[in-house]
Amino acid sequence: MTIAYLGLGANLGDARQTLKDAVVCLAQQHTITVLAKSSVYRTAPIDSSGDDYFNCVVKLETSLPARSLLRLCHHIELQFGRERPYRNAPRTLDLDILLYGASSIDEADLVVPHPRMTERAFVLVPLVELEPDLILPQRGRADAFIETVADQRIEKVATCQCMVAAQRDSDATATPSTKTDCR
Ligand code: A4P
Ligand code: MG
Repeated sequence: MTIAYLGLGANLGDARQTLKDAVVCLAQQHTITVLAKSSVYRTAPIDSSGDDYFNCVVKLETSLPARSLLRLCHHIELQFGRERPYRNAPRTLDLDILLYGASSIDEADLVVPHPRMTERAFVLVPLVELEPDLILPQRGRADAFIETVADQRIEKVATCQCMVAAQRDSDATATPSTKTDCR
Protein backbone atom coordinates (compact mmCIF):
# COMPACT_ATOMS: atom_id res chain seq x y z
CA MET A 1 0.00 0.00 0.00
CA THR A 2 1.23 3.47 -0.85
CA ILE A 3 0.13 6.86 0.43
CA ALA A 4 -0.46 9.28 -2.43
CA TYR A 5 -1.74 12.83 -2.75
CA LEU A 6 -3.89 13.94 -5.66
CA GLY A 7 -4.57 17.52 -6.70
CA LEU A 8 -8.09 18.10 -8.04
CA GLY A 9 -8.99 21.12 -10.14
CA ALA A 10 -11.96 22.27 -12.21
CA ASN A 11 -13.21 25.48 -13.81
CA LEU A 12 -15.84 24.37 -16.30
CA GLY A 13 -19.44 23.41 -15.54
CA ASP A 14 -20.49 23.03 -11.91
CA ALA A 15 -16.86 22.84 -10.83
CA ARG A 16 -17.46 22.78 -7.10
CA GLN A 17 -19.95 19.91 -7.34
CA THR A 18 -17.60 18.07 -9.69
CA LEU A 19 -14.84 18.09 -7.07
CA LYS A 20 -17.22 16.58 -4.52
CA ASP A 21 -18.40 13.93 -6.97
CA ALA A 22 -14.83 13.12 -8.00
CA VAL A 23 -13.84 12.47 -4.37
CA VAL A 24 -16.80 10.09 -4.05
CA CYS A 25 -15.73 8.40 -7.27
CA LEU A 26 -12.19 7.92 -5.94
CA ALA A 27 -13.54 6.53 -2.67
CA GLN A 28 -15.63 3.97 -4.57
CA GLN A 29 -12.56 2.39 -6.17
CA HIS A 30 -11.69 -0.90 -4.48
CA THR A 31 -8.01 -0.12 -4.99
CA ILE A 32 -8.21 3.19 -3.12
CA THR A 33 -8.99 4.31 0.41
CA VAL A 34 -9.52 8.05 0.74
CA LEU A 35 -7.86 9.04 4.01
CA ALA A 36 -8.46 12.79 4.02
CA LYS A 37 -9.70 15.66 1.87
CA SER A 38 -8.72 19.30 2.18
CA SER A 39 -11.15 22.18 2.12
CA VAL A 40 -12.23 23.36 -1.30
CA TYR A 41 -10.55 26.59 -2.47
CA ARG A 42 -11.56 29.12 -5.10
CA THR A 43 -8.41 30.10 -6.99
CA ALA A 44 -7.33 32.46 -9.76
CA PRO A 45 -6.35 30.66 -13.00
CA ILE A 46 -2.55 30.31 -13.18
CA ASP A 47 -1.10 30.04 -16.71
CA SER A 48 -4.66 29.27 -17.73
CA SER A 49 -7.80 31.08 -18.78
CA GLY A 50 -11.52 31.08 -18.06
CA ASP A 51 -13.39 31.26 -14.79
CA ASP A 52 -11.89 30.90 -11.35
CA TYR A 53 -10.94 27.33 -10.49
CA PHE A 54 -12.05 25.23 -7.57
CA ASN A 55 -9.21 23.13 -6.15
CA CYS A 56 -8.66 20.64 -3.36
CA VAL A 57 -6.20 17.91 -2.41
CA VAL A 58 -6.98 14.32 -1.43
CA LYS A 59 -4.77 11.99 0.59
CA LEU A 60 -5.30 8.35 -0.24
CA GLU A 61 -3.90 4.90 0.26
CA THR A 62 -3.69 2.69 -2.80
CA SER A 63 -2.60 -0.74 -3.92
CA LEU A 64 -2.11 0.59 -7.46
CA PRO A 65 1.33 1.19 -8.93
CA ALA A 66 1.85 4.86 -9.88
CA ARG A 67 1.25 4.30 -13.58
CA SER A 68 -2.04 2.49 -12.94
CA LEU A 69 -3.10 5.31 -10.63
CA LEU A 70 -2.41 7.77 -13.48
CA ARG A 71 -4.50 5.63 -15.85
CA LEU A 72 -7.33 5.60 -13.32
CA CYS A 73 -7.08 9.41 -12.97
CA HIS A 74 -7.36 9.81 -16.73
CA HIS A 75 -10.32 7.43 -16.81
CA ILE A 76 -12.14 9.39 -14.09
CA GLU A 77 -11.34 12.70 -15.86
CA LEU A 78 -12.96 11.31 -19.00
CA GLN A 79 -16.04 10.20 -17.06
CA PHE A 80 -16.41 13.82 -15.94
CA GLY A 81 -16.29 15.06 -19.52
CA ARG A 82 -12.64 16.16 -19.67
CA GLU A 83 -11.52 17.42 -23.07
CA ARG A 84 -8.00 18.56 -23.98
CA PRO A 85 -8.28 21.13 -26.79
CA TYR A 86 -4.91 22.70 -25.78
CA ARG A 87 -2.47 22.75 -22.84
CA ASN A 88 -3.84 24.33 -19.66
CA ALA A 89 -7.28 24.71 -21.26
CA PRO A 90 -10.23 25.21 -18.92
CA ARG A 91 -11.35 21.81 -17.71
CA THR A 92 -14.29 19.98 -16.12
CA LEU A 93 -11.85 17.97 -14.00
CA ASP A 94 -8.08 17.62 -13.67
CA LEU A 95 -6.55 14.95 -11.44
CA ASP A 96 -2.82 15.29 -10.87
CA ILE A 97 -0.65 12.91 -8.88
CA LEU A 98 1.25 15.25 -6.58
CA LEU A 99 3.10 12.65 -4.50
CA TYR A 100 3.29 8.87 -4.63
CA GLY A 101 4.90 7.67 -1.42
CA ALA A 102 8.49 8.88 -1.36
CA SER A 103 8.93 7.99 -5.03
CA SER A 104 10.67 10.17 -7.56
CA ILE A 105 9.46 9.27 -11.06
CA ASP A 106 10.72 10.96 -14.20
CA GLU A 107 9.17 9.39 -17.27
CA ALA A 108 7.73 10.86 -20.44
CA ASP A 109 4.12 10.81 -19.27
CA LEU A 110 4.54 10.69 -15.49
CA VAL A 111 6.62 13.00 -13.32
CA VAL A 112 6.31 12.71 -9.53
CA PRO A 113 6.47 14.78 -7.38
CA HIS A 114 4.38 16.89 -9.75
CA PRO A 115 6.96 19.25 -11.30
CA ARG A 116 4.98 22.48 -10.78
CA MET A 117 3.46 21.77 -7.38
CA THR A 118 5.82 24.07 -5.43
CA GLU A 119 4.98 27.01 -7.73
CA ARG A 120 1.24 26.88 -7.14
CA ALA A 121 -0.81 28.14 -4.24
CA PHE A 122 -3.77 26.04 -5.44
CA VAL A 123 -1.70 22.92 -4.64
CA LEU A 124 0.43 24.05 -1.69
CA VAL A 125 -2.27 25.63 0.44
CA PRO A 126 -4.66 22.62 0.50
CA LEU A 127 -1.74 20.20 0.77
CA VAL A 128 -0.29 21.97 3.80
CA GLU A 129 -3.78 22.22 5.30
CA LEU A 130 -3.87 18.39 5.19
CA GLU A 131 -0.24 17.84 6.23
CA PRO A 132 1.27 20.88 7.98
CA ASP A 133 4.67 19.18 8.43
CA LEU A 134 4.88 17.48 5.05
CA ILE A 135 8.39 16.96 3.66
CA LEU A 136 8.62 16.79 -0.14
CA PRO A 137 11.15 14.34 -1.64
CA GLN A 138 14.37 16.31 -2.34
CA ARG A 139 12.65 19.67 -1.79
CA GLY A 140 12.20 19.99 1.96
CA ARG A 141 9.19 21.31 3.83
CA ALA A 142 6.12 22.00 1.69
CA ASP A 143 5.07 24.97 3.83
CA ALA A 144 8.36 26.73 3.09
CA PHE A 145 7.17 27.35 -0.48
CA ILE A 146 3.90 29.04 0.47
CA GLU A 147 5.42 32.51 0.84
CA THR A 148 6.79 32.27 -2.70
CA VAL A 149 3.22 31.98 -4.08
CA ALA A 150 1.66 34.60 -1.83
CA ASP A 151 0.72 36.74 -4.85
CA GLN A 152 -1.64 34.01 -6.20
CA ARG A 153 -5.26 34.58 -5.20
CA ILE A 154 -6.76 31.73 -3.21
CA GLU A 155 -9.68 31.68 -0.79
CA LYS A 156 -11.20 28.86 1.19
CA VAL A 157 -14.81 28.11 0.25
CA ALA A 158 -17.09 28.31 3.28
CA THR A 159 -18.28 24.93 4.46
CA CYS A 160 -21.94 24.05 4.75
CA GLN A 161 -23.62 25.42 7.87
CA CYS A 162 -26.82 23.32 7.51
CA MET A 163 -26.44 21.40 10.76
CA VAL A 164 -25.78 24.59 12.66
CA ALA A 165 -28.77 26.23 10.98
CA ALA A 166 -31.03 23.23 11.67
CA GLN A 167 -30.05 23.29 15.33
CA ARG A 168 -30.77 27.00 15.52
CA ASP A 169 -34.15 26.60 13.79
CA SER A 170 -35.18 23.88 16.23
CA ASP A 171 -34.90 26.45 19.00
CA ALA A 172 -38.28 28.23 18.95
CA THR A 173 -36.74 31.42 20.26
CA ALA A 174 -34.18 31.63 17.47
CA THR A 175 -34.65 33.59 14.26
CA PRO A 176 -35.22 31.22 11.28
CA SER A 177 -32.05 30.69 9.29
CA THR A 178 -31.57 31.91 5.77
CA LYS A 179 -31.25 29.28 3.05
CA THR A 180 -27.75 27.75 2.93
CA ASP A 181 -25.97 26.60 -0.22
CA CYS A 182 -24.95 23.03 0.63
CA ARG A 183 -22.82 22.18 -2.37
N1 A4P B 1 1.64 13.90 -16.34
C1 A4P B 1 2.96 13.87 -16.00
N2 A4P B 1 3.10 13.81 -14.68
C2 A4P B 1 1.84 13.80 -14.15
C3 A4P B 1 1.36 13.73 -12.82
N3 A4P B 1 2.18 13.71 -11.77
N4 A4P B 1 0.00 13.73 -12.63
C4 A4P B 1 1.18 13.96 -17.73
C5 A4P B 1 -0.85 13.78 -13.69
N5 A4P B 1 -0.43 13.85 -15.01
C6 A4P B 1 0.90 13.84 -15.21
O1 A4P B 1 -1.74 16.50 -18.27
C7 A4P B 1 -0.80 16.46 -19.33
C8 A4P B 1 0.05 15.21 -19.19
O2 A4P B 1 0.78 15.28 -17.99
C9 A4P B 1 -0.76 13.92 -19.10
O3 A4P B 1 -0.79 13.26 -20.32
C10 A4P B 1 0.00 13.09 -18.06
O4 A4P B 1 0.45 11.88 -18.60
P1 A4P B 1 -3.23 16.91 -18.58
O5 A4P B 1 -4.02 16.67 -17.33
O6 A4P B 1 -3.66 16.26 -19.83
O7 A4P B 1 -3.12 18.45 -18.95
P2 A4P B 1 -2.89 19.68 -17.99
O8 A4P B 1 -3.46 19.43 -16.64
O9 A4P B 1 -3.34 20.87 -18.74
O10 A4P B 1 -1.33 19.70 -17.92
P3 A4P B 1 -0.49 19.80 -16.65
O11 A4P B 1 0.92 19.77 -17.14
O12 A4P B 1 -0.89 18.78 -15.62
O13 A4P B 1 -0.88 21.22 -16.15
P4 A4P B 1 -0.67 21.75 -14.73
O14 A4P B 1 0.71 22.25 -14.61
O15 A4P B 1 -1.17 20.79 -13.71
O16 A4P B 1 -1.61 22.99 -14.76
N6 A4P B 1 -4.94 27.29 -12.18
C11 A4P B 1 -5.71 27.08 -11.09
N7 A4P B 1 -6.11 28.13 -10.33
N8 A4P B 1 -6.10 25.81 -10.73
C12 A4P B 1 -5.73 24.71 -11.45
O17 A4P B 1 -6.12 23.57 -11.10
N9 A4P B 1 -4.43 23.85 -13.34
C13 A4P B 1 -3.59 24.04 -14.35
C14 A4P B 1 -2.99 22.87 -15.01
C15 A4P B 1 -3.20 25.40 -14.79
N10 A4P B 1 -3.72 26.45 -13.97
C16 A4P B 1 -4.52 26.22 -12.92
C17 A4P B 1 -4.89 24.89 -12.60
MG1 MG C 1 -3.35 17.43 -15.26
